[in-house]
Amino acid sequence: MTTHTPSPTACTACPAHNLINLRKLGVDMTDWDYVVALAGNPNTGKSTVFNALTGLRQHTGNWPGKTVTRAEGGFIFAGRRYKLVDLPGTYSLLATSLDEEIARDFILFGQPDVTVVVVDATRLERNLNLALQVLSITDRVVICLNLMDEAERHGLKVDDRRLARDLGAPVVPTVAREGKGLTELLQAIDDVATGRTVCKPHRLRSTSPQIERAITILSRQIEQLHPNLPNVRWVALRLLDGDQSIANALRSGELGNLGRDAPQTGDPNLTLRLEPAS
Ligand SMILES: Nc1nc2c(ncn2[C@@H]2O[C@H](COP(=O)(O)OP(=O)(O)OP(=O)(O)O)[C@@H](O)[C@H]2O)c(=O)[nH]1
Ligand SMILES: [Mg+2]
Repeated sequence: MTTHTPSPTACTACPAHNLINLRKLGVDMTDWDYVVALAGNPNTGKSTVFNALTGLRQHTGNWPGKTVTRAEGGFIFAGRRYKLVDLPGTYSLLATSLDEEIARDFILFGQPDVTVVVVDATRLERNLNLALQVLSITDRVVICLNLMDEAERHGLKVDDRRLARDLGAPVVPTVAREGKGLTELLQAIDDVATGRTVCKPHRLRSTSPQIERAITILSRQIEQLHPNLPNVRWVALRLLDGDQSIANALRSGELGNLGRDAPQTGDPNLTLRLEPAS
């Protein structure tokens, strides 16, 4: 059985996932070391990657309380046992649809050890929107640059090294349908999960000084309430956007216990002051 107790000192090689929240999300980590989420726009090859990595070790079920199907499987790499969860295909994580909400909550609350974002190399502009959103929630990301054969067929050249540098996360070119690049993908996943690769995500800044000021003020307040929260800036932005599910999660303490060193209980007395930036 896997035991993962949050330690008082951060350990980069230790699993980062949130066991309690994963259980609530219907994922049992017994017998697994790490959990990997597979995200991406619809039709980018997520299921092809999923099938290639897990083979026959997979089963489908539903997300708890939802009618949305979830595929779950596993693989062993370098002696480590990885559980792989296929998230619904989405263009964004703004939680405006059930699929987006499921994908976002899984990344936010489950805190997977690695989130693989499968992107379509022929439609990078559209696909990078989701990649940047994922990178604003978590820094444990691998970009799977899929459909490279299609890109080539269209005469497109994608500079994967430059992309990795610009995004601040590993990028692995693949042709999933032919199994090309999948060993490299597994290696990149293992490197991020075990802390050998530490991503330095490119985070988008607002061009408005007023918004930046509001984010700074709000971030300070959130940090005081939850010193261990890993993605304060993103939470502040969502609050400014009036995202009720994030405000509720902060109030209930569900967001507050996301830090690796934090006790895994909520703080029912939490109050959050939302003051206008002046
Ligand atoms: N040419 C090419 N086709 C691919 C590649 N990877 C996947 N495909 C094909 O693309 C189509 C969509 O693949 P899926 O794996 O179903 O994509 P998905 O992201 O799971 O799609 P949804 O679950 O509907 O969002 C299938 O016909 C695959 O065979 C690739 O690298 N190159
Ligand atoms: Mg699929």
